[in-house]
Amino acid sequence: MSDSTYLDWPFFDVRHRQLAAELENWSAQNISGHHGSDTDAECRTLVDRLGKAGWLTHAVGGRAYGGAQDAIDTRSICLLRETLARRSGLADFAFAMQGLGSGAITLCGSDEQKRAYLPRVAAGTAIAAFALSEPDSGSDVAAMACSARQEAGAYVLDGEKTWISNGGIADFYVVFARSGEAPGARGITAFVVDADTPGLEIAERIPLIAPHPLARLSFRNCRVARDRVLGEPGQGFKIAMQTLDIFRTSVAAAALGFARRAMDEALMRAKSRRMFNQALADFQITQTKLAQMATTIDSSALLTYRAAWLRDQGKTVTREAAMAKMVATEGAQQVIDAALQMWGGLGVVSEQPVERLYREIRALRIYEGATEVQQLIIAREVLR
Ligand code: COS
Repeated sequence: MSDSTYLDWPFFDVRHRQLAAELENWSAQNISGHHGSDTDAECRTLVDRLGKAGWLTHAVGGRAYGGAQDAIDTRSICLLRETLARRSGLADFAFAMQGLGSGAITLCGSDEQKRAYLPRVAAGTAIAAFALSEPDSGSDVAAMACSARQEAGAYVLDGEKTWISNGGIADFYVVFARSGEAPGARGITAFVVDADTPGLEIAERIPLIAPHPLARLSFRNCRVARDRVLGEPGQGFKIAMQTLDIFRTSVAAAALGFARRAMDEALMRAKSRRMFNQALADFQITQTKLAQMATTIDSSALLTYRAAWLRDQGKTVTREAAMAKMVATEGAQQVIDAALQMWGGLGVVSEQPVERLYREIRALRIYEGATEVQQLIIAREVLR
């Protein structure tokens, strides 16, 4: 059983503690870490299951649109990701993408757009995706080239998006494209584009070390009606950043879930494995490791739930979310590596929990802003 004493911290309300306890029970019965080789099918099943059980209502904001609360509650999203990630990276992914993929609609969609998409996302009947990165613009978002030109009451999208999670299985994509109101960050618009829109194609499916649906998308003369613009034209960059301010914190929470699972596995191993007439846990060298791992986990949790709590108080958390993501993902990688080392040869056997965690954590140090981008963001904020 993982350490849950952090739930007593003042960042949480009673409802958060209830949510964590209920999800813990549900996921123990419904989520296993072992998934079949058809990742698309597994993901669809997970979205369906999470939707039917009501967990996806936390991924969207607005009770009128199927949300659990009137606004997105970052702490709930983080608790959900942490708890799911402890059991299955794919279950965490399925939950998180419903939120990231629809976040821009919750934050700045019109009433009509919210009615059209959010209830289905919350029920798990529509799969969402967030299409921001391009082959030549990942970290430098403002350099994006995918264009959206205005033509006879519509926008026509041309270009490519890549590393798009849920690409290939999503029912709709929130797409960011250069609409040209101004150069750089001020000339980008956000659109919601249905997957079956003519001119939008899945150009390539991309296999990963810890599989989840991922694709490169191609837009060729893809006509999108004006009423598919999210927020104001030219405001797409800010909408993307505001969405990432929520979900970067939740990536930290997922990393925390992976780290807690690794800690559980390490403790189990340290207490049960005997060598040189004592348990692994009796060696001071093991104790030093365990102390470091526990402290890394607590530091990550403090930064994660500080960022989540602050955002739920209506504060801007660009700096705090970047710190949480950097420390939690880098820290989780170290914790998992130390746990794997304690498992020795068994640690590198396919589908052992620590082997799975070792693969699952790696992408989190890269996506939604690599560690180096988080460092850039933090440095800018402290220099300001
Ligand atoms: N919330 C709201 N507005 C924001 C913001 C935020 N978190 N961050 C920046 N902005 C605003 C700025 O205030 C600025 O507004 P004005 O034009 O009115 O002054 C505008 O957006 C441009 O900001 P900035 O000058 O900082 O833009 P940069 O191009 O220098 O942005 C970073 C650089 C690195 C911060 C950005 O490109 C980034 O986050 N990159 C990583 C992207 C990422 O996570 N990719 C993964 C894709 S998702 S898997």
